[in-house]
Amino acid sequence: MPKELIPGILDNDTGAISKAITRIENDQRVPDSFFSELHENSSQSIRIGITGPPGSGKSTLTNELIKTCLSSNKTVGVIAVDPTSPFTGGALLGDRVRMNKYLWDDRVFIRSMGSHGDLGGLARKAQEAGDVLAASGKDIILYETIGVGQGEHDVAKAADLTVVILVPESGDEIQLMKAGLIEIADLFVINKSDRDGANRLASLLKNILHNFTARGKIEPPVFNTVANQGQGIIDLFMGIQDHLKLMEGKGMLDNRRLNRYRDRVSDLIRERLEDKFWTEEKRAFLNQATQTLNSIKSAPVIMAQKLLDRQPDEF
Ligand SMILES: Nc1nc2c(ncn2[C@@H]2O[C@H](COP(=O)(O)OP(=O)(O)OP(=O)(O)O)[C@@H](O)[C@H]2O)c(=O)[nH]1
Ligand SMILES: [Mg+2]
Repeated sequence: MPKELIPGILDNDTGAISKAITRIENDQRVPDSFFSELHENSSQSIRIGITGPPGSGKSTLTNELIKTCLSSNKTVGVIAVDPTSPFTGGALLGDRVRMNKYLWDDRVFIRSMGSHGDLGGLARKAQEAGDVLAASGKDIILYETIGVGQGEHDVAKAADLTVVILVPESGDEIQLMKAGLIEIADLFVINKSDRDGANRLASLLKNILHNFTARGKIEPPVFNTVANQGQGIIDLFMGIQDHLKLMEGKGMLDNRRLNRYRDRVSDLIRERLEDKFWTEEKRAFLNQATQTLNSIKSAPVIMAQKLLDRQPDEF
């Protein structure tokens, strides 16, 4: 059935795009040939990750970026990924409001995806949803995700470039270093720069970045925005484009895309091998051996090896 959706997707039909992403999200069997056809008919969209702590203004900033994209004649897809939420398909309240705004505008497609409690699966699905949007011809795909630890790293992997949003309250040097955001950011935004401390944070951050950017990497620029007043957005948009050009010139963009392709292949192999491995018999064997804590006789490594070594007829 999803193959029937392909002409619609290639024609940028919102209904077809939406149905395809729903199937991906619900893990309804999507045949490999579906992705193969998308792949053959896709141009290279720019994928931008936008992440930051809860309430830092990701959605507000994303909305502003949508407007800026449109006014520079670029079409845009948004995938709002919330690893903390089990909800799906636009159930996130704030996101529904903005989705309605563009309901009749096929230059914009917005979708939110929840985790179903499966972070690994979510990362794959978000990438595949991006493939659908790329095949529909969207110039720019924005991945918006809440930065709470793990999710944003997966999103950074899905993007050509990652923007990390901080707010003046984001804390001191140690907290920033600990948060692990330094490694994934290509650009920093200090949003809510209408509040005290924005300039202080900007200079602190620039200082850290100057001292800690690894050799051969581009030092991330820092932008100040007031997203709810639309301030600083054009500078940011131009900064993103400049940064992409810089990455492209150094071969970093190609490298990132190649690595993403390789990572996706090995993630799929891991997922498919595991799927094939876990038969009902093996699960039963493991459950049987782990009825109570006292019944466990061997270390996890031994148990895993036992399961790997057994032939199907030994169960
Ligand atoms: N003062 C000020 N408030 C802002 C700014 N940008 C956004 N806000 C407000 O901050 C609140 C949170 O903004 P959101 O865009 O929903 O933030 P978010 O990061 O998407 O939030 P979650 O999705 O819940 O993590 C809203 O009330 C915005 O209106 C800003 O630059 N300055
Ligand atoms: Mg949000």
